[in-house]
Amino acid sequence: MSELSPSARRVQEALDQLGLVLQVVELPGSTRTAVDAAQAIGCTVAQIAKSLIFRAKETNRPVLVIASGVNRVNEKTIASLLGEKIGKADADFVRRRTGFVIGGVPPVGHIERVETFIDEDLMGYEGIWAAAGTPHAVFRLTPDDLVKATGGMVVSIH
Ligand code: 5CA
Repeated sequence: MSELSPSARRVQEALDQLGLVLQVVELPGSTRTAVDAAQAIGCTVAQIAKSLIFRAKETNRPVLVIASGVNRVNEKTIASLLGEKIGKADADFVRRRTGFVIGGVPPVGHIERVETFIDEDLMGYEGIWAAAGTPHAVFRLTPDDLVKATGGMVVSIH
């Protein structure tokens, strides 16, 4: 849609290119955090698919963990799946390596391919919501769409 802001439009274009019929929406309320997003959308926090970027400590590559809004990521669990330690990414790393700012990082449409892990707890919902490039933009998708769109590995993140 032409009225989307540039970052949200990039996410819409990435979804279109993947052949997914999913619609980015920009909301008046903030969707910066999972709690904000749930409130603005009117869904549960557990249905928010938060896209968290970590930094692989040896290769310095970005790693994406898409977690249910109510869950915490156990970095050791992800590290053992990846075969490399991971740490928190700072705001600058996130922006440089994904092309998006914290609070709007989407699961797709990044500057470079990002190794992706998906929280298995998201798989039990009919509909989930993900960020779409800005702290006001989101889109609704199914867990199946999320797996297809990202090629991510569904794992326990605990
Ligand atoms: N748009 C919402 C819902 S999809 C969203 O993006 N939520 S989020 O949880 O995925 O994004 C916020 C996350 O960014 C936080 O959980 C936290 O992991 C990370 N974050 C917040 N502030 C910082 C910071 N200063 N440096 C690094 N990471 C941060």
